[in-house]
Order: sequence, then C-alpha cells, then structure tokens
Amino acid sequence: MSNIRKIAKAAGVSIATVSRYLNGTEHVSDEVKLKIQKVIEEVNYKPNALARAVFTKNSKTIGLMVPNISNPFFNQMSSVIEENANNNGYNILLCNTDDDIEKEKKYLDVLQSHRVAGIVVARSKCKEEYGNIDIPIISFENHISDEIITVSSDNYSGGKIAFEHLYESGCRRILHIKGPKCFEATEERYRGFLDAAKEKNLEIDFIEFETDFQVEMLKENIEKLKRINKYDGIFVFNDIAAATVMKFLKMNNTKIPKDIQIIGFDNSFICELLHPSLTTINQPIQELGKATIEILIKLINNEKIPIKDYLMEVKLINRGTTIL
Ligand code: XLF
Repeated sequence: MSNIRKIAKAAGVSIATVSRYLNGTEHVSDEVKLKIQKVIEEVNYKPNALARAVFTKNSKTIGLMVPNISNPFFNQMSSVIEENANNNGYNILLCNTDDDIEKEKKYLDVLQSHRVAGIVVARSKCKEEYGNIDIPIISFENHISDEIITVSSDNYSGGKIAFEHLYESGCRRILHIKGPKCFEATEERYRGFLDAAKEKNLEIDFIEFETDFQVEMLKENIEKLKRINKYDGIFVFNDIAAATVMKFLKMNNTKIPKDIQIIGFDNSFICELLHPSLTTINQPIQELGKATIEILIKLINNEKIPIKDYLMEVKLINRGTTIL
C-alpha cells in the first residue's frame, strides 16, 4: 500500500484529502488537518518534495549558486541566505560554480529540473543563459540583464574609503592588487580607488590576480608579488587574497604595518584570525543576505518590486594592519 493510502486509511479520510493537505492546494478543515498530521508523525512519513513541486509548481526550495565556496565571505553569505530562506519556509539547494561558465550552465539546468521556486546567483558568468528562464532570479554583484535585479555592496565607495584610509595613514607609494576583470564588484572597487587617488593627485600602481582565492594562490602569483616591497600601502581586492599577500610579506620579513600597511575588503571572519588583524572594508553580509532573500520571495509571490540595483552601504573596519 502506498504511503498516502496508508495515511488516508489510518486517519479515516480520502486519499484526495491527504494529497490536498500535503500540497496545500485547497482548503482542509483544521480538525482533519490535525488527524492527518498525527498519523504522519506516527508513521514518520517524508513527503516527496520533488513530486510535490511538479504537482503544485512551488517547491519551497531556492537554488543558490555561489562562485567560490572556499572563500570565507561566500561561506558566511551562504549561511545568512540559508537562514533567511529557512525563516521564510524555504530550503536551499547549494551549487558551487567555481567561477566556471560550464558549471554554472549545468547547475542552472539542475535547478530548473528540480523545479526550484527561485534562484540566487552570485557573480554570474553566463548572462545569456538566463534569458529564457521562467523562474524568479536575483543576481548578486554581476549584472545579468535589465529585467533581473542586482544586489551588491557599494563597491565603488568602498574603493574610495580604502584609498582615503591608506592616504590618511601616511602611505604615498601605493599598490592596488585588483581582482579579475570579470568580477564587476572588484572592478568597481578599483574605479573608486583610482578616483580617490586622482583627487589627491597621487599615481598608484596595480597588479591583477586572475582568480578568486584558491589554495595555490600564493604560488601562482609569486612572480607578480616579487616587487611589492617597494610600496608602503597595499589595498587587496578581498580579505582572503589579502591574507595570502600578508603571508608573502611575512615570509620576506616585512613588518606589517610598520613597513607596509595593508587593507582588505569584505570583513569576513578571517580578519580577526590574522596577525596583525586585518583592516578592511565591511560588506554588510547580514543585510545583503536578508535583502536578497526578501526581494526574491517578493518576486516568487508575484509582488511588484522596482527592478533596479540594490546597493548596500560599506564602511571601514580599522584593525592592526594599518597605523591610523
Ligand atoms: O566578488 C567579490 C570579490 O571577492 C566578492 O564580494 C569578494 O570580495 C568576496 O571575497
């Protein structure tokens, strides 16, 4: 006998009533609900979420595509998104794209076949693929199209604040280690940093890392880092890359912040674990995660919401790697 049939029999109701109760599609009286729920608990029944999603076209699952799960910022961000989704009755299906177009495309197919109710995609790399998807989507950082809302930190202002802090801390030979060109957020940080330097008539140098954090990051960029000892201030595009640069400086007996001051971006948990602890620009992870889920749920519920960029305020977190 199928599970639903057993539950119906034990609760003394029809199979159709049990199915209405499980799918929440039509009214079921409170008295009947209680009877069915009691039997479900007794037999420890686990409804088939996918089958239910196909039937009701509402899976109560949100697909979350993150670009790099080994970056502490994205583990924190994923937890916040998960918590906010759970608080609103949704589960998360987590996909790690590794900033890889093919993986992102594959996961997009997987999420569609799982009938997810909505998708959060962070730092998307394949904008074209989202054109024909009939599922509410929200993008974090990289813009996908005029129809898809983007949430991000105010990265441009963050870049400006980073420069101003190094400048006020006395740095005049300044280097920016920027992120890959395809990361819109770090391009904005770079733009803000350059504009602030121009306002002070100061030339700055930059080098570029071609990926987000990977375990081999230091080895891969060692050639680029060879001449960084000539600078007195460095702004690195994110905290985990800043940690990598700090390791390199320490291996060369450079004193931080006495010889070189350093500032990161994110305010992820690793800042406090480093020595000295890392001065950085705070991305408001809680607000970002909350806003992302709130907007997505409005879209899922067909509520009207302005299609625009949602920018969150950033601020300096002054710690031990800068002098001021
Ligand atoms: O995409 C950017 C680059 O790295 C993101 O916000 C992060 O700062 C996370 O570490």
